[in-house]
Amino acid sequence: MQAIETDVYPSRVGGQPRRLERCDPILYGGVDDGPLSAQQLADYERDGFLILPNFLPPAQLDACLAELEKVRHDDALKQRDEAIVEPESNDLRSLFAVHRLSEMFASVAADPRIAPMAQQLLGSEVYIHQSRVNFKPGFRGQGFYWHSDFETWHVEDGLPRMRTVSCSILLTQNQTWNGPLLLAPGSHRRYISCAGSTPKNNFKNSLKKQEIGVPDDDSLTAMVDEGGIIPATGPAGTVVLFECNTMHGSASNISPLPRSNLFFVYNSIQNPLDDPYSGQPPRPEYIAARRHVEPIGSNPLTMPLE
Ligand code: 6CS
Ligand code: FE
Repeated sequence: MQAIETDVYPSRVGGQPRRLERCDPILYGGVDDGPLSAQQLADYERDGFLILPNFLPPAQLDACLAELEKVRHDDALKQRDEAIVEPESNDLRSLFAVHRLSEMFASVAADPRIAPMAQQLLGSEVYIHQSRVNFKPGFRGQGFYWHSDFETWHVEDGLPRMRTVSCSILLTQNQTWNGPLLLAPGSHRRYISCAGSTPKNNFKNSLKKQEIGVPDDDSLTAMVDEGGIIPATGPAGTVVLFECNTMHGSASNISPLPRSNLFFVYNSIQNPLDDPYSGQPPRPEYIAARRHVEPIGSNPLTMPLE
């Protein structure tokens, strides 16, 4: 159990919601540490995200799309714990640990153009904390309410500090009308300590519909008053890097066009998981890597899932 009283990012500890100052750097590396330019680093530091349109070469995008179709139609995969299905339709919504279930997706996680950006932002070697593919089908694909991933990862997984970056690779076009990721620029500079507490096995519900660990209306209003909202739109092959504490969410997709993304979370090897701050048992390894923390580049990522 954590020493809760020394927690710099307390949340869901029963009190009122609070806006706390961030206690960690945003950028850990500099322009000499990787492929991102000084301007890109400054944008990421200011906004908490960076959108890189058309980043994936067409052949790599095609290979990802072929793998996505393979995964979507694999009934054996759908039976696994890693598969999260839509509450009503039972369609596949997310498949977690794709870097361990698919060699092709493992190679994308370790891609020599992608992983070095995470290493640069985090100023160290990195490993995959979480990965997944998300399917948001046309017509009825459900959205996700506003949240900071760090809040969940801190409380439910014991991620100690903000030294983690998410990389979302758009595999279909993401437009304002098909439920793109919505980001609140500048929101990564404060931490919203949320009201409530963490129910047992919260992940069984929260991965379908996030209701715990969501910001209160006043905090969200203040954030959006300050920085507005930017939709992470772009053609297929666009890459979005977003800081772990950047407030984000997405609306449902009522357009006919599906929206699918590949998502890798890179964590600094200097920021390994501790016990969850909720005091609850840790979430499963396929949601939050606790044992498989090999730095990218040192080992093949795919290996048997015990
Ligand atoms: O609970 C989690 O870890 C996941 N849930 C959401 C809504 N976003 C981040 C993360 O993949
Ligand atoms: Fe999220």
